[in-house]
Amino acid sequence: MASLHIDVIKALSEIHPKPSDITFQYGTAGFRTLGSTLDSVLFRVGLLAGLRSKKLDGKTIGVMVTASHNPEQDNGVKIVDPRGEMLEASWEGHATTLSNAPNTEQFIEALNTLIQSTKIDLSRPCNVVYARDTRPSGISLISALEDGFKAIGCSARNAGVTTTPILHYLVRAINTKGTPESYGEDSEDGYYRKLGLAFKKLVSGRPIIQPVLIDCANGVGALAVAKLMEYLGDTIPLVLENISLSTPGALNNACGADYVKTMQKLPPSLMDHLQFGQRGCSLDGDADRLMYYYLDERGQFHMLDGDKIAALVASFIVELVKSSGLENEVKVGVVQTAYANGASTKYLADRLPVKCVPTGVKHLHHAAEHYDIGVYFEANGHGTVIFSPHTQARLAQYQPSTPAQSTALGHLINLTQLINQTVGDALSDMLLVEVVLAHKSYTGVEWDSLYVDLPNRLVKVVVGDRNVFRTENAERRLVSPPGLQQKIEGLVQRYEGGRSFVRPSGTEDVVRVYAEAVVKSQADELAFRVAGLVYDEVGGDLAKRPKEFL
Ligand code: 16G
Ligand code: MG
Repeated sequence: MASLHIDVIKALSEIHPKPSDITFQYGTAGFRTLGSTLDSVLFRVGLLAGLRSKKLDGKTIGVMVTASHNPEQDNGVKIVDPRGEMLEASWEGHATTLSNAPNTEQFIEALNTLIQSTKIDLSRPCNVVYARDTRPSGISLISALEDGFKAIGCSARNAGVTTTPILHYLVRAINTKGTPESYGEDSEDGYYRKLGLAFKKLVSGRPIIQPVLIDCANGVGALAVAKLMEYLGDTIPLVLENISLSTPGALNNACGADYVKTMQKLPPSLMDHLQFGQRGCSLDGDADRLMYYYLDERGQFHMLDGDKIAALVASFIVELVKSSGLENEVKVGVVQTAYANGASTKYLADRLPVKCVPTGVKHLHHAAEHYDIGVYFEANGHGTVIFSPHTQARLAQYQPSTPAQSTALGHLINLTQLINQTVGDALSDMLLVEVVLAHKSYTGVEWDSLYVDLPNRLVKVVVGDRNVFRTENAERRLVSPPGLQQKIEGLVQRYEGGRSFVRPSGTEDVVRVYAEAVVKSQADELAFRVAGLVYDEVGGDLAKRPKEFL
């Protein structure tokens, strides 16, 4: 029986000591906190990824170093499982345990416990592929990660500086290479080629696409979109904004998808760049979220968020399935979270099955796998479409009986190639949106008018311990603290079209409050009143109670 190379692990672990005053947690999106505190975490994640690969018989595991839409000084790391999906939930706990072992000795002990409890055969090979976004702290964090790979002795492929969705793509492409399920060439170029080719086929014969402005959040998306453009030819003119990768502090600062969604306005840097009626979109710092928008002729800002993307894309796919003659055997469904605008849920539920799940990509992705074609989007712009293996096989062998059926089938097959089915991908989603708009001859205005968003407001309340707040029913009801849910419902009843829910954040030490109502001022008021209830519940000091929490 092979064993760990204790001497090597010891020597390297001593170079990456755990800070004594920090407790780490592998949360919704992996580890995420100040980049300067993460050195030991990265080293340990290196070993963990290696062990995960051994556990899965040498399948390639992905490691992405990013803190997405967070400020530049933050960083983070997440592990990607062999099919390009998020790390299996039971291993999140192992990651947290390993990261918190106070010293080398206890770290090695924790490794041994993990190896025994999960029955890992150390003689198996291990393979990883890893990448980082453009954060300056990523450089040294990557070398800590590489020390971890060295310590466990795994073969590691460096995918360089790239987007999170490209890393997910690579993981699946590597693991399916040479099999009937082959996902594509296992290189970044292979990814661009696959998307570019599918896009060209899908828009061929459609009217010329007007230039789209892309806010790259001063992040890695700027590099990726520039490369993607080489493969798109002149099919779609893209204008890149916020591409300053070397300006300190510029990443995600007053720009990007998260800024647009939370502020519900145009990034100031785009003010004189976006023409009236022109479509613009914002990526986040690792290019897995996408928000669209346009300014109307009065200069008013219209946001087209993840819910609007879901509505556009799901309806299009339903139409294609119908036109191809497959509607009785291929069922399309949508997955959302409680944050989905009530108007979007109504629009979608009138047309197809809709499921609501807790926040976080892993929940949405897994629920979407239950449909033949599962469309999932979070309101914040993260989402994709997944086609079940059975559906893909059916599309490949189906014999259409009319030319119209044949055309629709061709479009569906090309969509399976255009869409990054491993995870939400801003680049692939942007092309997908443009394909649908081109097919429907929609501008932003027609797209926006599919339904009218209910006014809504999101606020956060800083609490001592967010773990006191527990939810059920896909985060739509609080079960703890006791009695609070009844008070919230009492308030909600007083507002026309009122809806509100409270949940602990998975990424910050805060509680989030969401409210919706028919009138904007009422949505704001409801949100602040519910926030006030939350604030009172946790015994907040009245003197410090924010004034707006009525
Ligand atoms: C993470 C999640 C995102 C979710 C957000 C919620 C992944 C890859 N990302 O960014 O899906 O919307 O957390 O954050 O799962 P919150 O719990 O702080 O509201
Ligand atoms: Mg992101």
